[in-house]
Amino acid sequence: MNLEQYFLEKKKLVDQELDKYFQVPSKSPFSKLYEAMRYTLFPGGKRIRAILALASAEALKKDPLEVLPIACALEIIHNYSLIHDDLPALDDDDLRRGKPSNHIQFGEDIAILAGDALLTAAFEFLSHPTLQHFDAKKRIEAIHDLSRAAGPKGMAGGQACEIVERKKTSERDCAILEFLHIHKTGMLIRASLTTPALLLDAPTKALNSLKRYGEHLGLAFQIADDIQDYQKGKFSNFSYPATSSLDECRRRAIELKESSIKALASFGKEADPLRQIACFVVDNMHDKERGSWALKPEQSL
Ligand code: GRG
Repeated sequence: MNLEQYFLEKKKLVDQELDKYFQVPSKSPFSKLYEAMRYTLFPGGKRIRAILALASAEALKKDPLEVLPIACALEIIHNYSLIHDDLPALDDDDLRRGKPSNHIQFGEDIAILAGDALLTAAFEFLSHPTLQHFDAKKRIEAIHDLSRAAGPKGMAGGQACEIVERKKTSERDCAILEFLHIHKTGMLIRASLTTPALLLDAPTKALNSLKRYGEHLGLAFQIADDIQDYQKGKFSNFSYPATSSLDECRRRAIELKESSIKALASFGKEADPLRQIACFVVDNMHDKERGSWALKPEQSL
């Protein structure tokens, strides 16, 4: 399997769908809002959450197109979180993916609304008419899973926890750091696997395996990201290199990669994309050019 080709094909599917929905209405009072949403969505990043959702369907021997609206919803939520995270009240970052952050380009007012509108649009995708043939109970379970991952018990909660911790002067506890990363980053990655699996009515054993894979991968993803930031000279007190040596961080990421692959033991070849994605995330820890992840995966596999 050529992972680069796989990424490109899946990214194209997601991009086409997002492009269709987020067309800028001409001469409309909404145009500015659409421009701001599109500014962050395109060209976007690696689309890793969307690709994981499509790969999760494949692991269950289902057509990934069936869960395309879910893949889009995940990506839309992720992009909202980046816009809000860059705002002056949160991380106050002027740059995102090599270009001015959304609020630098459009102003804070529009950037806040672009984030809000994206988060809400994700639920339009989740309740998309093309998903109507799925059992209503399964659709609600899927919506519940993703809402939980993005909300106060997931990503937003994790971010709030980081803000509270940042203000403390006492020594930082490793367990708290891990807790906030599991919520801030890990829950959405886990949902990338479980939300499609719930909709597709995966057997409990397969669902649990995908959940475990997602949990291990979510943490590995955060550690790999922290290592890359550290190598680029971006040091945060909330990163893994702040609590352990770089070698320990790498060892932990490799352990998590192995555990994620082990969690897929009951799957056959159909889960190979998921196995390769885990290797790709962790084996690229040393790649300082993060933006090139989606373009040169096999170089480090
Ligand atoms: C504002 C509710 C709210 C939450 C913000 C996700 C998040 C919480 C903040 C983003 C900042 C950050 C660096 C989080 C760690 C997770 C992470 C590595 C995000 C970047 O994800 P990638 O690498 O980004 O998938 P691309 O650019 O590829 O889409």
